[in-house]
Amino acid sequence: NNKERSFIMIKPDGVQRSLIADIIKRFEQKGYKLIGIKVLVPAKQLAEAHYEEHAQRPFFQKLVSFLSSGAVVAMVWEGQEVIKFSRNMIGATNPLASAPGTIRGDFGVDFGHNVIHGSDSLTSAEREIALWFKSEELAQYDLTMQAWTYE
Ligand code: YYY
Ligand code: MG
Repeated sequence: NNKERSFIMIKPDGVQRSLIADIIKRFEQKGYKLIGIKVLVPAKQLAEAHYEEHAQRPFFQKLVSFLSSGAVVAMVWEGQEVIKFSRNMIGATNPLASAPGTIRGDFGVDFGHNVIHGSDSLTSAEREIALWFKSEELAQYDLTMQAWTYE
């Protein structure tokens, strides 16, 4: 349904490399609706909670330090199959393995600095949105163009 939501985050490397506008543009142009956005430097605790599924992995500390090392742009995007489709737009975890045309394929080179995060399932999307946003920070509004995006 077109009310599906995903948590999308431009990581510190993407912010520092001035990719914010280019990344947002891709989601806008696809036809998805931005319902939440904020810039913050995530506390270590928040970064750990975000990546809790990887807590036992060898790269966990590096990953968490990286995420809390600078400003990120945290967003919620809404639309039909936004979770799966945004993963396709983002590309493979290793930027060198991701296809040209994807965000990581076009903008990244190294695993640890892969520019962007996107939820990988409905369960993780719901968990991540609740972790990063209060419900009153999510805007409910009609985007008139959606009548031309959806048939
Ligand atoms: O969901 P996605 O970001 O594509 O990958 P995950 O497997 O969830 O890993 C999260 C994050 O961890 C990844 O974006 C880069 C980093 N990472 C790493 O630095 N080294 C690895 N071997 C695997 C993942
Ligand atoms: Mg993941």
